[in-house]
Amino acid sequence: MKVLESKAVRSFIKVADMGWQMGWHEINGGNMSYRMTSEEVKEIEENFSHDGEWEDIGTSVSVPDFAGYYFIVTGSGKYFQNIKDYPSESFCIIKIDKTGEKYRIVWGLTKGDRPTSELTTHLLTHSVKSRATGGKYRVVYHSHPKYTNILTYILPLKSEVFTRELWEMMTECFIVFPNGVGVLDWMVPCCAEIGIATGKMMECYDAVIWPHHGIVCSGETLDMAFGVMHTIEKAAEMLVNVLQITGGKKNHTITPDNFKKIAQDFNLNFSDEFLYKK
Ligand code: 2HA
Ligand code: ZN
Repeated sequence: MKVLESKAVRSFIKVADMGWQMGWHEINGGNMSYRMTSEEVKEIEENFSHDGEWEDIGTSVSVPDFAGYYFIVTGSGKYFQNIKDYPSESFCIIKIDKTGEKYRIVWGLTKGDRPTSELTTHLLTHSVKSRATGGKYRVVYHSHPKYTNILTYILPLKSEVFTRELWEMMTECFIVFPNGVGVLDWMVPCCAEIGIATGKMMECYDAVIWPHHGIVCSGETLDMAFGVMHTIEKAAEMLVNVLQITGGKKNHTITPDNFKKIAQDFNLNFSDEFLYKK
């Protein structure tokens, strides 16, 4: 099978293009990765080339759990707007070596580029989430959505504040991200430190906000990671509207007792510390 006929690759292209359509990927902003199943690799591996150089994932970063695994990853400096029309120039498939310290490109990025500058964040997040979910989570998605970014100039940069404010904006938010959202301190992008800090925060959350920058989401499928991003951003837009209209005064909201009732009826495990702190 040709690479571009693979269902996994087609979903990758579809979701990347949806992110572009949402306006979350100005210029070369954002990046996405998907850990392939062995069946998905088998279908298309006849197209892979194993002649490339092994490259370091990052200084003192390794993912031994993923030795021999394949990931679909967007390219550094590539534009999401081009992924649909120029897929083989815009993303690649990488293989992790047997030590988990190096990768090499086996398909794509035909013009000789590198995988995303946020590769450390991606691989460390995959590692944490895959371990935490018994291998179910396969996706890491980073974008620059406008309204979530706006809130990082207004709300205290605390996980409990963002979680509670976003939960209160739509009943479904609590069901989509019952563990809440994490908020990091502002950090320099594209470096090992932000990758390590994000990976650590992903032990507790499926989404981590990078203040004045964007969001990193993880999920079982591309649709789910996109869906969590979309839900957070929609709630953030609604909160910005409330702040604009009333200066933040809510005449009604979802109460701690309401959240407890949802958790009971939907059988959700959630962090009830967020119900009492804001
Ligand atoms: O330019 O989004 O965080 C890619 C990025 C870096
Ligand atoms: Zn970014």
